[in-house]
Amino acid sequence: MYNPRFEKKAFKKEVEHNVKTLYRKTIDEATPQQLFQAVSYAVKEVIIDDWIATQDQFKKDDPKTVYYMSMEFLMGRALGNNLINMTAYREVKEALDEMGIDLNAIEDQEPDPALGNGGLGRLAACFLDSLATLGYAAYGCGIRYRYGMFKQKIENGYQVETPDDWLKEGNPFELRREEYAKEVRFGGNIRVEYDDATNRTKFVQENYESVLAIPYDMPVVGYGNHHVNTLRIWDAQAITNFQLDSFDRGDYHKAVEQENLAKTIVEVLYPNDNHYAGKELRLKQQYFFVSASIQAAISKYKKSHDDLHKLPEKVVFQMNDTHPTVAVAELMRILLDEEGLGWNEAWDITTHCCAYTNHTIMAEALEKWPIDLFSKLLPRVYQIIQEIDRRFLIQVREMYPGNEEKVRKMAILYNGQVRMAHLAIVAGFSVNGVARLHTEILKHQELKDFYEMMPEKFNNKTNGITQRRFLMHGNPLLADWVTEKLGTKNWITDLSLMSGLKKYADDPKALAEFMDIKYRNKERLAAYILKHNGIEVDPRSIFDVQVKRLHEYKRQLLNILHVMYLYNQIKEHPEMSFYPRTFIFGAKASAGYIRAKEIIKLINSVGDVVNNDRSINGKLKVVFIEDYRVSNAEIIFAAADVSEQISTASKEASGTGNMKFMLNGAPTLGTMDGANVEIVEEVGAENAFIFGLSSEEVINYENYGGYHPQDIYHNDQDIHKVVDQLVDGTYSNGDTEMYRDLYNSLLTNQGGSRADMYFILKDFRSYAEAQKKVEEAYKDTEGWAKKALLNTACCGKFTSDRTIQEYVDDIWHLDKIKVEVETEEE
Ligand code: GL9
Repeated sequence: MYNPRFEKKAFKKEVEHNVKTLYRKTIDEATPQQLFQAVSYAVKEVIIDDWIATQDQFKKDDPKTVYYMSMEFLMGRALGNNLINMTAYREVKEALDEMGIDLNAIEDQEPDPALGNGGLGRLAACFLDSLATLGYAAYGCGIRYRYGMFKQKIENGYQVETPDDWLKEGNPFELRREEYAKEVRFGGNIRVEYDDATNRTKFVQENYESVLAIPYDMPVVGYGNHHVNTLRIWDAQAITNFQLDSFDRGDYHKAVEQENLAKTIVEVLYPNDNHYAGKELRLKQQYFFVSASIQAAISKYKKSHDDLHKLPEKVVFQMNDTHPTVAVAELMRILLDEEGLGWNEAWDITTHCCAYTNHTIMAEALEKWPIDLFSKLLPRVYQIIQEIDRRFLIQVREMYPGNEEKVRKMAILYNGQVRMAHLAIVAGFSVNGVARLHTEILKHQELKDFYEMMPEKFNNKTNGITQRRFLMHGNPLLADWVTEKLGTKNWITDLSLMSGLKKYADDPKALAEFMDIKYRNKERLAAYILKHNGIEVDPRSIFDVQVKRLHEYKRQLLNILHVMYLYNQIKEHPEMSFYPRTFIFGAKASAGYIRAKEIIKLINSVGDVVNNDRSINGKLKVVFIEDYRVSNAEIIFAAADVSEQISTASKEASGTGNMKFMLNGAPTLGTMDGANVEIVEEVGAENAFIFGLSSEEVINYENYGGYHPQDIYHNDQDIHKVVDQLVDGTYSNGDTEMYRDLYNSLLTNQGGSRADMYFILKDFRSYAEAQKKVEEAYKDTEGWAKKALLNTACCGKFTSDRTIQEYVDDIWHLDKIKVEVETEEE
């Protein structure tokens, strides 16, 4: 679809004009960053027209709208993605070429917006892409963190964090919308008043601190349909007239406090993945963006509707994990205190507007706020939660008379804590997990009591990813090949069409083409590695890749221990046949997660030893890619031969990296965990490499006291040797203490946690065997090509377009929009 507004001559003129007016320069004088800005403004110019048209269409059609509430949106770079979705990438690339500007180099000038940690935040970004592409009205609601996910440097093998100053040069795609600012209040006390006029009790918050929430809107461009939704992220600002008031009253202290609150609240994204730290500032962040977003949604609704009882017909709030679940109490507060509704009416509206997605069963990720902290910061919201809890427990007691154990297990307020997941389940009309296995574990283990009491709320929505970014943008060679082979571009919006590639699984020519593209992508990654790591890797070796957040349950430690084992094998049996392998890692560790950081150091240490051992003839290489993020991920997925998805079964709720590898033709080496189960179901067990304990076995061990890693350590000489190498100085220049903690974690119970609680030694042999099968399979060039191609061919289910359509059909019930724009089609 050709977009006439990107007509080359006009577009070039626009870029020249922007360089002139923004920087008083000519194209030749402009820096690459200035060119990036000028090009982006030219693109934005076109986007804005569609954005306006979409809003107009919303006004006409009055569709139901989803507000996707999320602490994280890991959007990645916007320029290339916007061009792709506006179907203008090629035209713009050519226009810029003619001006002597390389679009790829310009794209590299864009900071990678990283307002998220990992899978959960990236999922939110994929969902926005699909919502716009499918033509649904949606807002992403989040925080405009001043600093996003930290930048990772590796110094001497250790992770060092530096701030991500992503707004330094300005963000060309955002719009500041001062006029939609909202006030958000914290702390103080609640005065109860009786209003004779209305016969109602009123709750008035006094002595509070407040901040002004200012929205910044970013366009979310749908693919080829002129539909542009909005990601609305909130910045904080002190309320200055308050400040003057305070000075007048001599309340200098409070004015300063408000100033500080505004500054700190949006300062930085908490870099935790699957972990709850209980910081007060985090709760402030949560309430800040939730309150502002809900206020904005209600104001918007009231502009064209006068009956709040019908809010659920037009509005749905999807809560991305428990982070925004204070939303249910905030909505109640607004309906009760500001709109004057009664409890039952307000509750009826709230419980038809709010839905909750659970993203993890990791115990340490569960948000449980101390009641004293919570009630001090959000006094009125807390009162409302107390009342929700009181009424809920009456129901529990009605249903389970005399069963106080149930009451304790299900209460929202218990043991001095507010359990956010319970609040979300009680007040939400839908509770979903993110892969079939995960949802089953929620229903039958973690949330069993809730499932038994309200089974109708529970449903599964297996995650998905957008092929626009992770194939079209990240792997243009393969994208073009797919289009050629399928004879259509329609896979871009209908990934099920990929199954049409299956017929090439036995076509030697097609297989050769497929692997040639893989090879060229491996060369691209090899060049990246040479540039960034100074390590030469052979694109003919097997690229075996594990990229994701560093977490013990994801078991990067299993991977690197296995590399150590292979190295021992090669050293002990130099004559043995061994297919060259490049093990590629990429992972950020949360700044305070010491053991995760030790694992990063270990990976780098093993790399130092192995990569510099000339005696092994380069058969084994270990590469740690610094600062893994969306932009380099695209290059990595395209180049992978093997996708490592080796979490302890039951721990990875879904995974989404697994899907990106599959799309790009890399078979999964993994456990039966998360969405791996469904990947294997789609592609066939013969096209994946599955190993390890099942989730049932893991859960059984956990429930009945664990297992004894010492037995394995003592009975398996290879494992024994590898584990000992953690403390014999092999990888630490003789330092026997550097990896002592890792060694201990595998062999001895420590305080609350059992030895080897992630079953690394237990799964080691079966992992090594699966790895051996990978090697054997890879040696069969055509056999491997077939597996790789079938992974791409069978990935249709894992598009976020499918996931979003399921959310729409089962939970949100949105109306489709068709944006009408006048274009002079040629
Ligand atoms: C996660 C799960 O761990 C993943 O398995 C899942 O794919 C994603 C998206 O549903 O959600 N839950 C979670 O807390 N994180 C996930 O990635 N971590 C973060 O990204 C913060």
